[in-house]
Amino acid sequence: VEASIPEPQREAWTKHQVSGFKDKDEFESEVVRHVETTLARSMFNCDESAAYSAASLAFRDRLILEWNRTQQRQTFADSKRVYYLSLEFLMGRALDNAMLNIGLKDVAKSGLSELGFRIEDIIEQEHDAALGNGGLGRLAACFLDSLASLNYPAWGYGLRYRYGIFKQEIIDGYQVEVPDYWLDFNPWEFPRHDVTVDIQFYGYVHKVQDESGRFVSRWEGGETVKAVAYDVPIPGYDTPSTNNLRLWSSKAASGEFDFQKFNNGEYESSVADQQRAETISAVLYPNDNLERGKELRLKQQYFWVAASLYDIVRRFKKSKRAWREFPDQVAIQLNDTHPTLAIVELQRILVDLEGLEWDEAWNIVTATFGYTNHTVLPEALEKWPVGLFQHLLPRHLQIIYDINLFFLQSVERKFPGDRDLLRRVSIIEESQPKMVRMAFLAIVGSHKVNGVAELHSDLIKTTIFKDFVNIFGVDKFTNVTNGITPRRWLHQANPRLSALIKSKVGSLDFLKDLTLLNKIELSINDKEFRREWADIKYSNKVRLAKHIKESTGVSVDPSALFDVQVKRIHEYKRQQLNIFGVIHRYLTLKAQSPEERKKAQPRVTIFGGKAAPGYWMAKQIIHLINTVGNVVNNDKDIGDLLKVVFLEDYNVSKAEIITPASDISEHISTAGTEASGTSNMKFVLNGGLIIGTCDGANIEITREIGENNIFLFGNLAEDVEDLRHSHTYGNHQIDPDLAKVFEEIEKGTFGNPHDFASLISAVRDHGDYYLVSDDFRSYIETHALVDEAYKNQEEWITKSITSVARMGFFSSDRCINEYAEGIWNIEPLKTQTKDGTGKDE
Ligand code: GPW
Repeated sequence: VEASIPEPQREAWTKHQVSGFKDKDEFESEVVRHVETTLARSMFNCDESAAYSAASLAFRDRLILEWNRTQQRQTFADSKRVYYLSLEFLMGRALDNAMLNIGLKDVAKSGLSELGFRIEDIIEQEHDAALGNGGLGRLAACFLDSLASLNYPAWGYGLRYRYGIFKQEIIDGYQVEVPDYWLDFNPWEFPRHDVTVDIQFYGYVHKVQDESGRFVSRWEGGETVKAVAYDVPIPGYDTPSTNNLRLWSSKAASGEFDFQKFNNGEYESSVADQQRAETISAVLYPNDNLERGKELRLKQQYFWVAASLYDIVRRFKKSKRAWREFPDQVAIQLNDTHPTLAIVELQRILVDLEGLEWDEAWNIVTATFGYTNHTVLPEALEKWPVGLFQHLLPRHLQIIYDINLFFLQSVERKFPGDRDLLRRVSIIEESQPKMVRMAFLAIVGSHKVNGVAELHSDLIKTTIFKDFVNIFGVDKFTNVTNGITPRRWLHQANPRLSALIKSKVGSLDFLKDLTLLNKIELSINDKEFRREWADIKYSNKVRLAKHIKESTGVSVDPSALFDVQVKRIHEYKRQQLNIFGVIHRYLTLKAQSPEERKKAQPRVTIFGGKAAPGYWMAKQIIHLINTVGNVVNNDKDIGDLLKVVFLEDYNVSKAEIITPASDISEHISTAGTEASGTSNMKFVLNGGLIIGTCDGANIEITREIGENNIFLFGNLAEDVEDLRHSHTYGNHQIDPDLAKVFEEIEKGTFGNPHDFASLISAVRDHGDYYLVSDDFRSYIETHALVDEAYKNQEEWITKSITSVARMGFFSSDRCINEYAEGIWNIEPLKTQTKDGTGKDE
């Protein structure tokens, strides 16, 4: 490190090496310095918001010093890096996470207290970084935490959206979307105005002969937009490793505005160009498990992918290695098909710009990429009209045609004469209009394809990607079951539970090796331990009850059974099944005598989640939940026996309050539709039980914790197709209890029945695609079992402790190690070695 500074200056530089605060005193002095200088506020006028900013800046300074060292170590070690390309990173808050990962939360707590602040209030000041929709984006955030914690050389690449996912307000029971402008003050990012890339769109392609007489394609004309890098440091837990998340922001290529135009008096046009450029990174598309084929979305994808690849290639070229060594230095993981253009872009760079032969380039490309699939739902699989490609990325379309041609030729060689197979697997769908099938392109251009839970990985091999298994062989397809970071989802969200577990495990090592949780099973009969376990759950429920009161006005009893379903609102996730079940419970209670009702188990049913703004049915579901809540919560006959609440604006920081407070949570997707789910893991890790279908990771959770500790119900994935087939439209026999629920809605008990007609007719008249009626009976009966089980609190606590003890498998650390070994072929870097390279001595 020092060797790179010339001798005459070295002394001055090393003498002033910065190290970041180490104790409470230094922390306080950093906070005061930032208040008075960076924030230009007087220390006599420091409110909680300024204290948050200053504390964050003090931590950011520390992070960036570690970040510098980590990057230096990685550069010197010169070993393979992994690049995780994701259009979504649902990071949530950063301050608490940074304090805990670095191990200085106690220092910050007492420092802030001496300065007159409660650390909880300061943490609360932070606005969530909500650059994602749901599970896919949060998975990317958990992966970044694990990559840094395990010392893997890794970068994330994404887009710096000016507006993250919208803020949800509930007004008169309806979802209203409000823009989320989160960048007003964001201390966690470093603008890198010197790291920019010019990105080209539109234009035309022509062939020219180079010096050697070879024909090469030139992509010219069109317009150029500038990508500017913003870096977000990602601290690992209990390690100095601090990785980078690089987010690209779009700007007009001419800088502020086009001076040529400006000087010619074309003010409006020059400002319009600037706005058009900035639009690319302006908003996150708010769709979860749905693709809408909009031009701006494709522009976002290319902008981000091209900037990231330019950056990766630039870094590789500094090492002066031969191109064939690229896959030894670089692994790129595609988080779903959103970054699939990276495959085409790398092929373009190698062939058009670097002059490699097609085959040599293609071998490098396929050895570099891995593709993760996150859904089998047809409406979520990306397809782009060929005409749109032709217009926006003409050279890329040519390359896609060539990739397809060589691919189909290889298929023809392997399966001669099978015209229907060629049609089925072609990257170009011969529809009207023709479409580019991005998932097929991702499979053809990668060396590994993985699903995210066992059932899901089996399903993609036997359904949507079946032909590709025959073509490429089964070994190209693999499973990596999702995981979650125990740092945020146990230690940060549930500090008391983490401390109790620590007292039994002997240290916090379970946060680094989650399988150590199994040690708590030895204390299953320890009365004091069990009492404390139950007390922690209760106090987490008290905290949630307080939040419910403040945000909805509804009072709930913390000793009632808390039943939670929080996730994006989607028909396949079946919040409608849940609310129909709630109505059934309400009708049952209403029909009972006051004497009978005394035997009922009191419940609070809690919903949360956003609907995509254009998803009509999802919005109807939210409306029904709210109208049912209105009726039930104000019914004097019912009192505390049943409360129904919808928590608005569910996000990562709300999840940190909700997850530790659940007794039971609902993961009730139609079997075969939820690829994995990850909140199921979070709830169980926090001592909540779950009711769920045999879908996604629920199946593996059951295998790990034991089937006595989970409430499974409903039809199996293998039977779904036949059941759908049996629902002949029009005379489909629905469950009689569900029919009574529909009758009650149609009577107007929950407001204007017209509002909910589409929810009912989807089940009754339009084939019940999601099997709500087929699963209703078993759902209701299983909830009765939940009520019974909850009455036996001792048994319940045993189930809760046993489940947590057996959740070790679901750490994202395990998951990342599987990717590293099976897909990326990378190894962790030592953080300290004698020669300073980070490599093994
Ligand atoms: F459709 N997932 C998500 F596959 O949150 F792209 N958004 C999405 O758009 C998609 C998937 C996509 C989720 C899956 O629904 C969930 O089952 C899974 O646990 C999660 O991705 C992470 O793998």
